[in-house]
Amino acid sequence: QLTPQQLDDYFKKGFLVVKDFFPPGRLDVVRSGIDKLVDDLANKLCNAGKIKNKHEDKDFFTRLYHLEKEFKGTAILLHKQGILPKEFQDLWSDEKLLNVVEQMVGPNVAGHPVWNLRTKTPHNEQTTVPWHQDNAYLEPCSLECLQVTAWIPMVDANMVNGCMQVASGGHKAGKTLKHTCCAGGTWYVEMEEKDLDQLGLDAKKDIVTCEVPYGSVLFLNNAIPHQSLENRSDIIRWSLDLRWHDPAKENGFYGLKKSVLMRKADDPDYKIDWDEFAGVDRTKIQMKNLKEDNDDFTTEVAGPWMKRWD
Ligand SMILES: O=C(O)CCC(=O)C(=O)O
Ligand SMILES: [Fe+2]
Repeated sequence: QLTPQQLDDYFKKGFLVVKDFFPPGRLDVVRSGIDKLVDDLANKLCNAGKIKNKHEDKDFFTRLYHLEKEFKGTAILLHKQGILPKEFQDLWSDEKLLNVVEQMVGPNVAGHPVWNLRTKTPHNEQTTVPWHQDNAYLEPCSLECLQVTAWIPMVDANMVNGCMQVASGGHKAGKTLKHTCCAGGTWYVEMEEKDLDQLGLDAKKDIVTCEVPYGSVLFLNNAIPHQSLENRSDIIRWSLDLRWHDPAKENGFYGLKKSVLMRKADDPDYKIDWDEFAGVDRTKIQMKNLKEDNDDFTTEVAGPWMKRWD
C-alpha cells in the first residue's frame, strides 16, 4: 500500500502525511455519520431543556459551533460520548488503511480502544491539544509496542483552523518525557516544548507543521511529540484519530477495555466483532475508575492517565 520510501520515512521521522489517500468522496459518508451524531445530540439537549434552538439550518462546518454557543461544552459532550457509528467502523477497518497498518505492525492487527472524534470548534481552548506523546496517556508498557495512529481530518486542516504539529524524529530516543496533568482545566496531559532537547531535538528545526487536506491522512508513531494549533477560523476542524497495534502486545489501557481484532494472519475471512467492542463505553469506565461524576451532560472528561502524572 505504501512505497518502501514512504515506510522508511514513517519509521525514520515518526510521522507520514499521505496526500489524497482516500478516493474522492470516500469520506463524505463519514461526514454524514457525524451530521447524524450532531443531530442526535441537538435533540437530546433540546429535550432536556438545555438549548432552545437546534440550529437545523446550519451545516457540517458550523452547526456544532452554534450549539456550543448555546450550551457551553457541547463539543466536549460529543467528543466524550464515544459512539462508534457504522460509518466510523467502516473507516477504521477500511481495506486501504489496514493494508498500511499491516505494513507497519505485521499481519495480525487490532484496533486500539483509544479513538477520538475531535470536535474542534473555533476559539475553543478545550479542544486545543498541547504537546504530548500519545503513550503518556497509557501505561508505561505501551512504549514497548508500536501503536500506529491515523489522524484523518474531515476538512482541509491548516494553520488557521488548527492542524497538527509534530516533532520530527522525536520517537527515536525511545523515551517518554515527563508530562503533567492536566493542562488548563482540561483532561490533556502536557509536556514542555523546551524538553524536546531531551529527545535530541532542536525545536526550531525539528517541529513540522502538518497541513493535511481533506482525503489525506497523517500517520503517527505513539512516541512522537505532537500538538494541535488553535482553531482561529470560523469552521469546525473535525478529525478522527484511529489506532492499531499488534494484538500479541499489550494495549496499555489500564486493563479497562480490550482492543478489537481486525485482521488475522491465519484467517483471511475473519469478521470483526463490533458488537462486543461497541458494548463497552470507554468514557464511562474511565470516569468510574476515578470515581468521577458522569451524567449525560457533564462536560468533563477524566481518565486513568491523571494518576500517572503530577
Ligand atoms: O486532533 C487533535 O487536535 C489532537 C489529536 C491527537 O493528539 C492525536 O490524534 O493523538
Ligand atoms: Fe495525541
